[in-house]
Amino acid sequence: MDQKLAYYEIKDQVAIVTMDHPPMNALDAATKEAVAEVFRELDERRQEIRVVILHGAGEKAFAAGADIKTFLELTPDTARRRLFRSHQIYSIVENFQWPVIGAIHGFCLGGGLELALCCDIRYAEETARFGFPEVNLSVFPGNGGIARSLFHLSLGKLKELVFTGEIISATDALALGLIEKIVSPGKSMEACFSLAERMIEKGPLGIAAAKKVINRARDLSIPQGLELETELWANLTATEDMKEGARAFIEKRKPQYRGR
Ligand code: CO8
Repeated sequence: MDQKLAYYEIKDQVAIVTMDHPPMNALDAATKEAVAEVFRELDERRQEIRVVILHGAGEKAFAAGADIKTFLELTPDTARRRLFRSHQIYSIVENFQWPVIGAIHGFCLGGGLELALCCDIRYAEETARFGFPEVNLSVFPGNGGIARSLFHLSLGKLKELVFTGEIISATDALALGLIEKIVSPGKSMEACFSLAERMIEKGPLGIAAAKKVINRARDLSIPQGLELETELWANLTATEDMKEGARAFIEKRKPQYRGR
């Protein structure tokens, strides 16, 4: 296939990553590998960017989940291998150095919602639809959706969504804490871009360190979290940007951050 399943462009220090597997951006192995390859290339070009926006091509979906058409061939062994690789790829997105914003339109279901939960922040169009419909197929969210949802949903709400496979509106997703903002239809990219611009003005190394602390704090005790905060905060004092921030404040001017 010549058409790439995922690709990116860089515009004003924002990398826009597009998943493009028509019609629903179903996440088969090849599409997930294409996403991994894009993030590998972005990592090589990390000095050129400050924020990533992840979205789905086409009118219909951010991503409607794993590719069900590949499920018939799965065995316990192949599923184990695919899930292991899938978990690696989702973690690459989740732990990318710079903030990753999900721009969501249309269906965001199953593995698609699980991928959206790897983004740091999610803005969705009011027509977007969310859910974990896996029980319709007699499986459950296996790409980390359960583990990650626990930081957004109450246990009862998570079980309600997972046990019924119910598809919910953007308004309900916002109320539950699955997304951070609702925007008008067709406006998710614009809204994410303006969020990105607000971050780009700030000290990038401070944001990257904060992301590391927030992501890792979930797995740490409070004393371990404080230790990590101390380490990463102290390391920032060795950067030019940290001194520039303080100097600009004292000199009453806008800081010029260079990411070093
Ligand atoms: N996989 C493959 N094809 C899909 C998927 C999908 N997830 N979703 C939609 N399609 C295809 C349809 O088969 C159809 O194809 P065709 O035109 O060739 O018949 C086309 O997209 C359009 O779909 P519909 O005609 O169904 O469109 P509707 O607007 O009527 O409905 C829905 C849209 C509600 C999104 C519906 O298509 C649907 O329910 N899709 C399935 C959603 C789903 O169940 N997702 C969860 C999948 S399981 C999962 O994600 C768990 C991950 C665990 C990891 C596994 C790794 C091994």
